Amino acid sequence: MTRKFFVGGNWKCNGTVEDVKRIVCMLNNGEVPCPNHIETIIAPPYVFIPLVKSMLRTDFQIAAQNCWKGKGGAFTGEISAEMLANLHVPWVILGHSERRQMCGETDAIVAEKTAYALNQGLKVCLCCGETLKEREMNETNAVVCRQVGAVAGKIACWANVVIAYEPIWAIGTGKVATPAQAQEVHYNLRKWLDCNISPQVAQATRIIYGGSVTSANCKEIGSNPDVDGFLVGGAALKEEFIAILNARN
Ligand code: G2H
Repeated sequence: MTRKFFVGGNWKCNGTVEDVKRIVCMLNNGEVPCPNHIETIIAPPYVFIPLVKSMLRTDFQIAAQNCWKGKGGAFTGEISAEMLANLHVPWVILGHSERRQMCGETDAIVAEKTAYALNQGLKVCLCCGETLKEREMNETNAVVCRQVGAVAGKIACWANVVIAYEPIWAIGTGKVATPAQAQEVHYNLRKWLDCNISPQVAQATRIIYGGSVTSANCKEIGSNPDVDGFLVGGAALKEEFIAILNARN
């Protein structure tokens, strides 16, 4: 089965209105593969979503970087999945390690968020990944399978889920996983899906890599059979994002 190449630009907590306009202009002028060959999502900070949406080329989709775990209400500072759906934001990134580590999001919370967002009709880019200590203790596969397993206990359908493997030690550090390290984890995650969900879900689910992806390393990482694309942070704010979108060319 061929899985469509998938690339996300995660802008994190960066930018001004002027930056947003400049970056969207750069994206709109970029030569990229046609939508038959690539699915591209752009995740600006919440406050810039309407602006980006109003300007962005229509072959790129918008994503939020997070949402609340359930129905909206008295949750000061939160944004609900219903609000995103209401704004026609099709995607949400959930379980990013920066939220797990800095905002106390546990496996259970990420699973609850994922189930709720999917139920509201959103598509989810579900992040998982190990710390350096966990890698050194040979716990990488156990950690990522536990993180994905928590979600598996709460959802019945994987059609609208993309898994992003992002080793925490490679995020924004310039230390990128080797192509072999990425392939090994992606292979094991797919094997886990095969054994615990179904062979069909294992074959169909995109598993993308994130962590210091650049125009210089994307081709080699992306040529691995189980790497179906990238979640890009720092480089998504720069012209080189266009080169990453063309990694398969
Ligand atoms: C990992 C990634 C995007 P960066 O967080 O999700 O960021 O490419 O800056 O490491």
